[in-house]
Amino acid sequence: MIKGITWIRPVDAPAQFDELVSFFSSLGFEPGHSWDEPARQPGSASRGRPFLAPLGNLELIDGQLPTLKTQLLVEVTGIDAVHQAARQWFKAHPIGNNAESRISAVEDTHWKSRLFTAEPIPGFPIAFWEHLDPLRGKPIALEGDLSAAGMRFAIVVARWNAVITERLLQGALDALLRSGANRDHIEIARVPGSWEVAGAARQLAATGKFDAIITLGCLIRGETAHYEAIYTEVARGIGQSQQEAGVPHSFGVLTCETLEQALDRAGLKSGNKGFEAAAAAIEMVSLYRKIGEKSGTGRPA
Ligand code: DLZ
Repeated sequence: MIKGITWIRPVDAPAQFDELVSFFSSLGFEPGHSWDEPARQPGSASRGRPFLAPLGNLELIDGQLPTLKTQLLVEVTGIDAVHQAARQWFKAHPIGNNAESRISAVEDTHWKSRLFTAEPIPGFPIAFWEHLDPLRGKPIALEGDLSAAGMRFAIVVARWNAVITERLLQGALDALLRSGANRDHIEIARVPGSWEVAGAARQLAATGKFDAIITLGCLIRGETAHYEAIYTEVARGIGQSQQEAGVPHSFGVLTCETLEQALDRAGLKSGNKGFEAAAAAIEMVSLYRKIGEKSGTGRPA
């Protein structure tokens, strides 16, 4: 399962590292999970400061290339404001006498966009660009984003088939934390089996403390008497809790024929449904907020 793209860029000197951290921070990038590795032997210490963007992609290009002196492109909205913020940073960090020459003006490209290049340290140019038609002709739709910063989640996880559900839980936590959720804003509730998931979800939703509930469990037909009856009821209960509480509930209860199928959906061949359930929860919280903003009430109906 592909989760994201990380572009690493070692720098030549600690001062350059600090300059770049300062530059990216000043433009409003969301900081990721920093790391500092102490030296195990002289000179082997290292540190990393990730900067997150809501979207990332690896783009292969054949044919005419944009005329750029970098392969690091940052897509933005409001490019003039980003340009201004970058210029202010350059003014505060004059490197030599040619700070102004390290940032270009915003110009049109031949690919329906506007772009400028900034070089906060020599040899590290970054192109910032904005699409002239960001919707690419698509109709405007309300859509949730995938940033979990500032959101609170409860995860209800069934102990039955723990070998599967623990993997779903790890997947869900991975999705939340990578998307910017704070560890302290995630509550985990364990219940005996999938049958108990909906009840616990309803209790948690009723506290009003959570923006979304993520439900995780695993029902296996070969091992579960009245399998159909149970999974129908589990799904209905979770759906009902969602409707009654007005809080998004994402559905990460696997219904599988065999243990092998369940393993495939818990991190092997078919991705991790816990990760997907958490991503769906983040998106729905964001969407509910947007619906609330659009309706002017500040909250969804
Ligand atoms: C009893 C039972 C069975 C047979 N199978 C499963 C299963 O495959 N997955 C699951 O999550 N739970 C199962 N359970 C337990 C029930 O969900 C429930 O916890 C018990 O019946 C106690 O109410």
